[in-house]
Amino acid sequence: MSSASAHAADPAGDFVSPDGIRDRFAQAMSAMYRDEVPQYGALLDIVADVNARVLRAAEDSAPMPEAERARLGVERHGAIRVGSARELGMLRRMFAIMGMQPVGYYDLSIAGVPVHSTAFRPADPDALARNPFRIFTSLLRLELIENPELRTLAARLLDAREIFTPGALRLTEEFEARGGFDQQQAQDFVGELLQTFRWHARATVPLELYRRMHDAHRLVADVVCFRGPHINHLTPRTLDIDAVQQEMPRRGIAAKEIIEGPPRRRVPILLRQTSFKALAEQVRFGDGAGEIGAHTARFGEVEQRGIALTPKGRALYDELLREANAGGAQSGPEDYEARLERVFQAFPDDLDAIRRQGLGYFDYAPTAESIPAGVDAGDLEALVAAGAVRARPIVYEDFLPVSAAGIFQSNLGDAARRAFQAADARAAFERALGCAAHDEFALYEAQQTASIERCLRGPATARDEARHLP
Ligand code: OOG
Ligand code: NI
Repeated sequence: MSSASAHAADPAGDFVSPDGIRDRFAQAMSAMYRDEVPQYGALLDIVADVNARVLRAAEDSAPMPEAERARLGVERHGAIRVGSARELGMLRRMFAIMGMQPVGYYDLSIAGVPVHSTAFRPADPDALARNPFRIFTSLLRLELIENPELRTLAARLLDAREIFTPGALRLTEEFEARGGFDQQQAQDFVGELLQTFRWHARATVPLELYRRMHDAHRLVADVVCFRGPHINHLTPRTLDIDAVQQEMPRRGIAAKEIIEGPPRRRVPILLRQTSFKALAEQVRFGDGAGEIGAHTARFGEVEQRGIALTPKGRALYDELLREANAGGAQSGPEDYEARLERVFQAFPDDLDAIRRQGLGYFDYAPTAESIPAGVDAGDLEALVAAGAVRARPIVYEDFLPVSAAGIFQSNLGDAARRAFQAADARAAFERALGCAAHDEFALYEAQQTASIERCLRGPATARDEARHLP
């Protein structure tokens, strides 16, 4: 069915697309955070400058595909932490309105952090190209609070709070009943949902209780002692993270010392991230005039994304990162970078080798009108070798919080390191979520497989199909 007839037959044609709602929401979140944390705005300016410079330099030799270039300017991820199954389940329904699905499961307890998480993001390539806005969403694991009295108090505080506005709740039900939003509803929904993620300069508990929660873990205090899950960072994507890292101090931003993830390479893999330190913000505790104190939660981060790795590539990456980190905390940042680079020489740094060894995911597309004589149209490798098919790396759309947290933990030394004894909690997480989280590898694999199938049906056919896309 063509989209024109769907439009005529179905009132859904008048609904704002999920991509459109997500785009508005991402812009609104960015504007709000820029307002609340001015250093985030400064970081956006640096990233815009660096990206423009990289794109200009690559214009002749390796121009970026138009779709990728277009999304770069709006690309962000954020992070929030919620406290209960109900909160997570509601968020899943609300993010679904914006085409954001739970992808991946991250158990952060292995790094001593009492949460587990997923990333809400668009799952299909077209939606990702429109606006890849992602929100890394963590659920506090109350059962990991050791003190039973504190655990009960935390549960009570979470039970008593409502993080959604009545408008957001009503609109979500309306959306689910009708299957879409008109322009006005979309605008209202974005405005209402935004309220959930804003900063509250007043805690819901007295300072003394805040301190006890903080002693259990600073994330426990961050989740339990406030009215809602304030967005704790918003991260733009850069094409040269080393340049951003160097530029930050020049513009008065205190960056952390090392970039997390893989070393700088010709072919970027997965994700490299760096951040500036969290701000200590003034908070009023308790009722009435209350006591004045500070809470440290919100920071800034920047990331560079590379090719998505297959399970085989990821296993190699994890092994090499472990080896690099085994050097321990005694060495300075310079030693760490050198060691990382040395160890990662074992990971091929050339697209063709990564592809041939099955370490990364690729999107294949025909290049030629007709297949050169003597080349088997059913043989992908022969088509690639003959130049009749090109392979482009698929961008990693997900996260690496545990490898980052692992480095953080190893820098803290033994005294501060805490390994929570946690059974596999994925099932409980997905019950709270109300559905299973997508397997990120399966999504990349499906994209690669679909692209190969289009090539093997014959270059001309695939190109015709592409021409007929709306
Ligand atoms: C987890 C944030 C994880 C990333 O980029 O890996 C994340 C949190 O502290 O809430 O945003
Ligand atoms: Ni982040």
